[in-house]
Amino acid sequence: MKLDAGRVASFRENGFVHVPGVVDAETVAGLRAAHDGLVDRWAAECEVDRATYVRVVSQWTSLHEQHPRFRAQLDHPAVGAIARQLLGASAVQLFHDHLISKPPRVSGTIPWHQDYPFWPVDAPRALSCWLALDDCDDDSGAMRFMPGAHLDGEQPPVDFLRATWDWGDRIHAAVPTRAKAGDCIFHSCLSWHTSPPNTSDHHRRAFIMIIMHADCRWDPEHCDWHPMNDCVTVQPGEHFNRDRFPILGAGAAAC
Ligand SMILES: O=C(O)CCC(=O)C(=O)O
Repeated sequence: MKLDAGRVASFRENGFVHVPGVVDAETVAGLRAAHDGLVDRWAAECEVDRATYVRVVSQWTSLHEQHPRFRAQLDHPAVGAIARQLLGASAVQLFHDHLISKPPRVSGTIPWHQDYPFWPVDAPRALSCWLALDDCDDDSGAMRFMPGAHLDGEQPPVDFLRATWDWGDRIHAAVPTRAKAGDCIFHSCLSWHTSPPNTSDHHRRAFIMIIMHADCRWDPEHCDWHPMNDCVTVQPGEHFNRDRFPILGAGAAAC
């Protein structure tokens, strides 16, 4: 699967592109079931009931190391092909994956932010593939983007606990990305985005694959506290080690 020129141009201009129906319903159901099973296990390990656990814990990292279905998702051919196309890369590499859950009525706002200032990566040649595991709309936490804001470059990292980015009148240009389960929203690591609370009665989960150009190098000075720094076994300025930062999909052959 490749994007048409219009969608590629839209990604370049706006910093994000919504691609419907990338992942089929059966695969999405399998990912939801895998996550449900992991949540049951983690709640039991914490000795709390499931409802309490999901109210408190809403984000999990490196699920591909926890369940084969998430590992298989990393090699979804369309995800790799689109990421290579958008990054202009012959090969792409995982930085990390994570799953963000907004359970019915108990989630908060994720404030306006850019992702790249939080990553120990030497250049903003990376994107996120945000895969909807549930349908989502304005009531259930659909992400919103500020089109074109990525073109202003990297800004200092926002403080997630205090952030209130003031867009002034530009706020009217913000675009909600209502999505169906199986849709992917590819967004540049410099895009500005936010998501509102889920005030609906249904779950809103997304599996997010952070994908970088395979030529990116480890730059711990860019973010010295990122937990993924502990998984790096190379020296600063070297390419990321592929055991923990795998090359994705068919691109591996070209690398
Ligand atoms: O899933 C969300 O609500 C926010 C996701 C996000 O911030 C991201 O993909 O960078």
